[in-house]
Amino acid sequence: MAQDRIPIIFDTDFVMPPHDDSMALMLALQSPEFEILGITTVAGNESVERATSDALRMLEIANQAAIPVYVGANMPLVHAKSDYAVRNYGNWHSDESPEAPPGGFATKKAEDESAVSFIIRTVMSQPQQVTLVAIGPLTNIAQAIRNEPGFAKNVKRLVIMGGAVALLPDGAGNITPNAEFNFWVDPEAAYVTLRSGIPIELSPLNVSRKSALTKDWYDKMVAVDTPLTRLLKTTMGERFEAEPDRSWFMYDQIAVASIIDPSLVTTERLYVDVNFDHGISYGVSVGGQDIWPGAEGAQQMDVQFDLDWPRFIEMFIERVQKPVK
Ligand SMILES: [Ca+2]
Repeated sequence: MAQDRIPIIFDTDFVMPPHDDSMALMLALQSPEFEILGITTVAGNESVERATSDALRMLEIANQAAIPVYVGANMPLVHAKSDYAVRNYGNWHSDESPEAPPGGFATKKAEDESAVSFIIRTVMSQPQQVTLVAIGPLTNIAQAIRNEPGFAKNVKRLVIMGGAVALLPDGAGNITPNAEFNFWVDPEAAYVTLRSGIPIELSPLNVSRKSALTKDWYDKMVAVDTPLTRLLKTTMGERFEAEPDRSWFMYDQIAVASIIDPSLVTTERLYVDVNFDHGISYGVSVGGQDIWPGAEGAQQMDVQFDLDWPRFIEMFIERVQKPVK
């Protein structure tokens, strides 16, 4: 029954596997618990053009081209392209045309309506019904909050992959010593979003670091032939051949899985805020049990820090091995 499904908007800096966004979307597409109202793209791992063309192609591969895709922000709210950004990580600033995804560009096109317009329209027409799944920089979400004063109080729930919390185990950053990539790309957007009043569940690096995708798990994953496992083989096979003893973290996939089965993760209720001063702590998220000086106005949220890894990866494998629709 449609009424039992969780209506979600999937906001993503999408790139084909081995990037996590595409594996997270596979999981969502293959999970009957969800009704995916739309996919909104944002610059992050790569440019918004790349995010959009890869997402469109993924929907064709999964035989779910009826799901609409909306193009979002091509730049963070404030953060300008810097030598550091270009040198170190991410390609969100690129204005080069994206390379063709596996199998070529989709014939399906993105919608004319903007991502922010779609997000606002959808939430406002179904007050307190829609869950936002935000697994890229929070630029689109912050714009929706800023553009429509009634938006935040009408979102049912927001699940974010982002941040790293030093108060909990494994709280180091991944782009600077203490900053996580999604928040670092657009810390002003993260600040606006985390302080918006929307009920938030945060899936930070702390919980990502409880995952370990080894070659053994990968081999199990691709042991059944479907369009999705074929794509995983094409795009991930080489890395496991080259470094068979290495394991890889999973990020966005955990955020999505935790909506399907909240018992997969352990959370702690913390105040979380984000720094955007242009210094050594740019983009750093800080979590505390109580408000601390400077964090007045910060909001409490559920912060994931532990994961039932075997149960999570078994669910992931079971879902991607199901026949596509
Ligand atoms: Ca992402």
